Amino acid sequence: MSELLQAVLDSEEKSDLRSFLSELRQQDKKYLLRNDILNVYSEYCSKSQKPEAFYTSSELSKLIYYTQEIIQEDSNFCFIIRSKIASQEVYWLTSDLSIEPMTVQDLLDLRDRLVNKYHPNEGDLLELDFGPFYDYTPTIRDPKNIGKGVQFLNRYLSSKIFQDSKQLLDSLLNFLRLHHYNGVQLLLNDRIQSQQQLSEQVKKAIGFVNNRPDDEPYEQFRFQLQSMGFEPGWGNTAARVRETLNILDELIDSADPQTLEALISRVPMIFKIVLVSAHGWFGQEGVLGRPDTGGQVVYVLDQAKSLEKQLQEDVMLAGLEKLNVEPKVIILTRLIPNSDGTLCNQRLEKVHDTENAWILRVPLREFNPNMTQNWISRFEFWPYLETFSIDSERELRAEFHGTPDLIVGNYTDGNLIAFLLARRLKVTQCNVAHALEKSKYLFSNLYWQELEEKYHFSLQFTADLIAMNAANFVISSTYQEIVGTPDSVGQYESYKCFTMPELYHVTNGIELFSPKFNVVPPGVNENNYFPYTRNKDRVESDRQRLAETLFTLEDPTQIFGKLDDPNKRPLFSMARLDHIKNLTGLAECYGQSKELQEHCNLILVAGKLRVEESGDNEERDEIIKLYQIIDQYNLHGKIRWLGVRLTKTDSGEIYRVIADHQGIFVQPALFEAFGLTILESMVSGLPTFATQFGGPLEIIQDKVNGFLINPTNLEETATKIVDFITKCEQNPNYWSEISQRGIDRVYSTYTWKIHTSKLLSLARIYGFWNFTSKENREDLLRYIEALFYLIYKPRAQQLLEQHQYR
Ligand code: UDP
Ligand code: LCN
Repeated sequence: MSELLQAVLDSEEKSDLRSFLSELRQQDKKYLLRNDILNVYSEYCSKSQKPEAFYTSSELSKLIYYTQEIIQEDSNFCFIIRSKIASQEVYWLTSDLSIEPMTVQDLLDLRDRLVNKYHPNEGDLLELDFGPFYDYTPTIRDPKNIGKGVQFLNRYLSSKIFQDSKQLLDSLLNFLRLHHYNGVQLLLNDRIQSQQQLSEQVKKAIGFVNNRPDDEPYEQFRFQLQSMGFEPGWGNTAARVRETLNILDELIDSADPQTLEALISRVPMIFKIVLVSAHGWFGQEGVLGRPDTGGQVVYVLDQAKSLEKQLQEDVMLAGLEKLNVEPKVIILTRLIPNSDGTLCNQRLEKVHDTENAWILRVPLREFNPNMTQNWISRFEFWPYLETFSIDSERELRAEFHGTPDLIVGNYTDGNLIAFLLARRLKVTQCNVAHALEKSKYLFSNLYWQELEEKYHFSLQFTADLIAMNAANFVISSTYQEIVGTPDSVGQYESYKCFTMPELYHVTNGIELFSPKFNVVPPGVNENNYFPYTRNKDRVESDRQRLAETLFTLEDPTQIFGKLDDPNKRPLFSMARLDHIKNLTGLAECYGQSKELQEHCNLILVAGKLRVEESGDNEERDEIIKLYQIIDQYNLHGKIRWLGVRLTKTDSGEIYRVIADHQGIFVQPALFEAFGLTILESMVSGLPTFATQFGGPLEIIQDKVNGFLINPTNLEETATKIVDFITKCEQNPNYWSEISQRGIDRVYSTYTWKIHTSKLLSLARIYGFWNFTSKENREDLLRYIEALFYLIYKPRAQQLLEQHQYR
């Protein structure tokens, strides 16, 4: 029984609950989400003149706080209570206040009834339940440790070595013998056949390297080590080899999680990586700001560069340089023949500033040239994924002269392709979501049939379930991406249980407590984005040109607005003109605050200036709205709107120019999964105000190194910014203090170096884990394949047929 519900029933507030339910019955909406519930409750409290204490700390208020959804049927209610992160309880509350727990199946049936899609007489609906497949894997217990999968796994594996050292050390021995590069055996050779021999030979080898100078290159004693059973890969110098062998020795004697991680992280097993980012315009120039192409492209490009660097460093430290080991990173994307002047029609493009990182573009098969020759929206891309992955496999094998060691998928489509490739190539699969559309669109699953023509969510959510369950590990940018916050459901969490009426019910879609989840936030490109004070790295002519562009240049083709006083403090924002980015909300907030207008100019870098120039419906709507707001609040003379697509170097310098003018960056999104612009502005030294909805909540420590805002509360947001400005005017050091703390926050926590070393270490540890427990995954993968062939594929085929007529 829910303690929260029981507490209300056992208290004097029972009659309040009854009245509150009666208030709910008056509502038109039968399905209330958390915000609606809070609104009804607040209305109820003010109508019945409840004291403030009742509103904030009564038993009923606690119940309401933790209730995520209320569904009314007849005069009864279903309460979905989430009193703890990542777990929910469901109760049926009748008009006479009796309470019954509901099963997940009951809840999904109720939701179906609500939309008139419940047909019990026509047989049961397919029920998807991934729960049993996780029974055999270890799971995390405490929700606060969700997302720290690898730490958990290391503890688990080392305690197994401790309990059953024979079996796990056998696995370790076999694992260490597995690795080779281009036919050259690495780490161990046939001279070591058993644990006993391993243990003896390690000690012997340590004794041998102990007598050699620290900096003696490995090549000079390679053959002596080989005769003891050790092949290349232990280190590049005597000191490094000694260190690695000592870690192995320690692990054999007494396993602990740190030692296990230290050893596995040094195993040279990853040299060739594929990053799949399939649907969009993927290029280095002229693609940002297009529909579907935002942070994901920036993220993958920077990740590729950083991965290459880290792999090169690892190869050097492992002593493999002389073997001509050349790490290679391939970004796999689609080739777009009609590429609108970009390089997206080129098969192969070198990633700038790398030696061996490439963008490999594979064309879609020509089902219908009207579709496949052109850019295709991410919502329509589904029919092409399987054949794309078959063709890509061939191309990847040719490019790598073999198979890759790790495949990382991005977004639903890339993750599904990663699954198909990883399954065929028998390689470790890692997923990165960036954004899961399911939680972005309200009721997207319940009304999937109505939305199908435009969004095809039945394919997307099925693909998500397939890929997230198949992945060996998942990296998320934040904790809340997995399981949300105390008062909001996480993006992955939203796949736990849901109905797709008349298609299937998901009773357990993902195990949130699985160690496969790991929080590994991205970094920021430090060549482009760095503190404004680093003058020696700035180009004076760029600074002047961009200052002119931002504040004074008159060029109506790409700039709207002329400032009355260009010297006022700039309030700056930059984003695509999507509804969810809410730049129009920021303009409205500025429009409503006379004080803000007195102190600041508003400067936006966003999308296009003219509706005719945009091919995207949402962008067109936002353009119209922005002009309306400018007129409504008469912002002429106070606002500049730059409808430009900036190059990477310019986008770096633009933050710094704003910082030169002691400006502020505002990120007002209604929801932001992570928010790379926040890192960019902070590292540039701009005091940053960012939405509290989504990733920024974890990036910014409020009032310490930036500020969190609720962008739906315009007045409060304006006041927060005005307060900051007033404080800066009273104390000129305050701006610099926040600026410096923002810079420190990024360098300490959000760098690509931290990201990639963690990612590679995860890949190795999950590779080892997969090796020791692989027989256990086959049943899960078979189930997933059945989903792919029996649900995904026929639906994708139907969509393909629709595309034939476009
Ligand atoms: N960006 C850009 N030019 C623009 C708008 C955005 O270069 O006109 C870049 C911005 O610097 C950032 C990325 O696009 O690197 C946007 O990433 P973010 O994670 O903030 O949002 P997304 O667009 O992925 O939702
Ligand atoms: C997608 C988003 O919506 C952003 O919030 C992220 O920063 C970006 O991808 C990179 O992961």
